[in-house]
Amino acid sequence: MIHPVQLAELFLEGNDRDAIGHIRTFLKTHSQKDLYDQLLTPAMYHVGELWENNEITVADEHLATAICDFVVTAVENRGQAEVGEARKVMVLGPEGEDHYIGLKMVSSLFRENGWSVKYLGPNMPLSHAVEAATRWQPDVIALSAALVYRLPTIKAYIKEFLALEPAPTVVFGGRAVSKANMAALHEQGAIVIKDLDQLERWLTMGEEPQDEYGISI
Ligand code: B12
Repeated sequence: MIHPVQLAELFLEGNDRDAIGHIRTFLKTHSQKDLYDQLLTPAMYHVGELWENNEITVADEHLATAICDFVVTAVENRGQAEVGEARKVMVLGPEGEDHYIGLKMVSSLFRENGWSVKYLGPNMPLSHAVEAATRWQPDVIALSAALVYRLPTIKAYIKEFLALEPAPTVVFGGRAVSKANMAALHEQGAIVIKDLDQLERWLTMGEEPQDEYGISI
């Protein structure tokens, strides 16, 4: 099995062909979620470390991100049927948030579990998100933030979404969740989900997170 650091190197070389080859091999014995958790996320976190330490340039990071983005799209299983009255989820990042690879993975996991997904992408202005939610009436709105300083914006989004009629369930995740002290945020209603494992448990068993992240904000 390819190591995430080797995969990051392929991303940084722009070598989409070999990257896809290794990933298809991995998927013969692993799930899509394993791919995200065990290979793609650590590979991109490694790219982040190299970037932070000035060992790669912004151009290198952009190339690696583009290849990772391509890979996520290329291997996503869109064939899963949305059966009958599929539950609906709207997935987005708030205004100012540019990171979106995690959001794509979250969308993919919902799809795999038979949900109807509207992926609105990152940097979504609140008024437009509210308008879309009013029109489409999703059961769930999934929000993501990579940077801790985005949390006040996230709180504002959550508040508006929970005031909708009918109110959707709001779930929030992303790198910011593992970095911030979520206990400092107290506002009723949203479910904070630490990672894709917790998301999968919540999707398949309705099990809410039981750790320090499993609080409402
Ligand atoms: C690529 C990248 C970018 C790209 C993003 C493009 C894109 N298409 O997404 C660009 C160049 C735009 C960018 C910009 C910036 N970035 Co940046 N970026 C990264 C990098 C290298 C990878 C991000 C990524 O794709 N990770 C992989 C994904 C899969 O991980 P993830 O987002 O955490 O998602 C996982 C979980 O969190 C979870 N998840 C995510 N969302 C959700 C939602 C729900 C509901 C659930 C349940 C789960 C969940 O699921 C995923 C699966 O494991 C990271 C490094 C890192 N550690 O992530 C830095 C990083 C996040 N960036 C960083 C910084 C500083 C910035 C900038 C401020 C840089 C600047 N000075 O301009 C800007 C801010 C942009 C903005 N306004 O948002 C820092 C943040 C440091 C900090 N203190 O928090 C990092 C950590 C790099 C570093 N080591 O310094 N970035």
